Amino acid sequence: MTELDIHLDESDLTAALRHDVAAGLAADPKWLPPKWFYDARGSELFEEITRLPEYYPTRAERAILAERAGEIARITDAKTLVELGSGSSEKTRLLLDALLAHGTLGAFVPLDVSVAALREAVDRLTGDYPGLAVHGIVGDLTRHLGTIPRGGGRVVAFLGGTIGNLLPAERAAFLGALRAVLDEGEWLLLGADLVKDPAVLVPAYDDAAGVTAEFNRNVLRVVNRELGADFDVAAFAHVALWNPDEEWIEMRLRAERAMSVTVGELNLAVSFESGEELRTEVSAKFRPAGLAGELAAAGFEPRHWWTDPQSRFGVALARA
Ligand code: AVJ
Repeated sequence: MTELDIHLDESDLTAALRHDVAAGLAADPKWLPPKWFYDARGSELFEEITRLPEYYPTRAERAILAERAGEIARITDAKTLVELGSGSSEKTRLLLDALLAHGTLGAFVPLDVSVAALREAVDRLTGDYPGLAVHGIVGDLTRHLGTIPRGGGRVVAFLGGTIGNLLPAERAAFLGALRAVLDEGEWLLLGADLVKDPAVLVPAYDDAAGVTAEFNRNVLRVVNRELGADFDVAAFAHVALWNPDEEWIEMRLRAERAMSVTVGELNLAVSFESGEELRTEVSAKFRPAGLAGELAAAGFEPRHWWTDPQSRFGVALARA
C-alpha cells in the first residue's frame, strides 16, 4: 500500500502554472520557471541528461555519497530521512542502505511536485525496503515544508544541485524556512554544484546529443498542453550560457523568427521578435565559503564538507 499525502493536486498545479505563465510572458525579458520542465516526458529527459557524458553533477554527487554515506549515518543517527525534490530517489538508496545498516532509520519521507514520479519511487522503495515506513508528500518545496512530519532525528536531504535553481533571495528565504521547521540538532544534507571552467560547465547544459535542448523546449510543450497555447516548439533554439557575474548557468529559448503565440486558457496573445530569448532556468554554481556563509546566515551550522576527487561538486552537512 502506498502512503502519499497530496498537498498539491492537479488544480493547484494548473493554477500555479497559469500564474507563472501569465507573469513570465508579460515580463521583460520573458521567463518561465524551471519547475515546469518536469512532466512525465521532462522527468524522463532529465533522467537521460544524468547519463550524458557531459553532465557530470549526478555522477560526482553519487561518488561523494557512496564514499560518505556511512559517515553521514554515524554523525547524524538519522531516524527519518526526508528528501526534497526527490524525483526518482535513485541516489537516495546509498543513504538509505547506510542509515539502515547503522540501525537508527525508521522512515523515509520523499517530497516532490510530481505525483507520478513520487508514486513510482514510493512503490519501488516500499517493495525494496520492507522494514522502512515510506511516506510520500506531493508538495512544493517552497510552500509545504511545514507538512513534513515532526518527531526528531530528521535529516533533510536536498540533492542534485537543485538549490541552484533558486535565485539568491529565494535561496535565503528557502533555507530560513527550512531551518524554522527543523529542531535544534536535526540536519541538512545539501548537494551543490561548484564554480568551475565554463568549458566544462557549458557543455553540461548544451550536450552534443541535444537531450538538454529537448528538455528545455519541453516547457513549451507543457504550456501548449496544459494551457492550450500554440508555441511552435521547433521554432525555438536552445541556448545555454555562463553568466560570470552571477556565477550561474542560464538556459534560454531563442525565437528563430518573429511570431505571435496565443495561450488559449489565459486569453493571452504574446509576440516574440526574431532572436528574442525566453529565460527558462538559472542553475547557480557555488564556492564553498559562499555556501557555508549562506547556511550560517539561515541559522545552520555547517559541520562537514565533502567534494568529489576533481572538486566539481560538493555536499555539505549542516546542523540545525
Ligand atoms: C536538477 C536542477 C539540478 O540545474 O543541473 C539539467 C536541471 N537543467 N540540465 C541542473 C538541469 C539542465 C538540474 N537540476
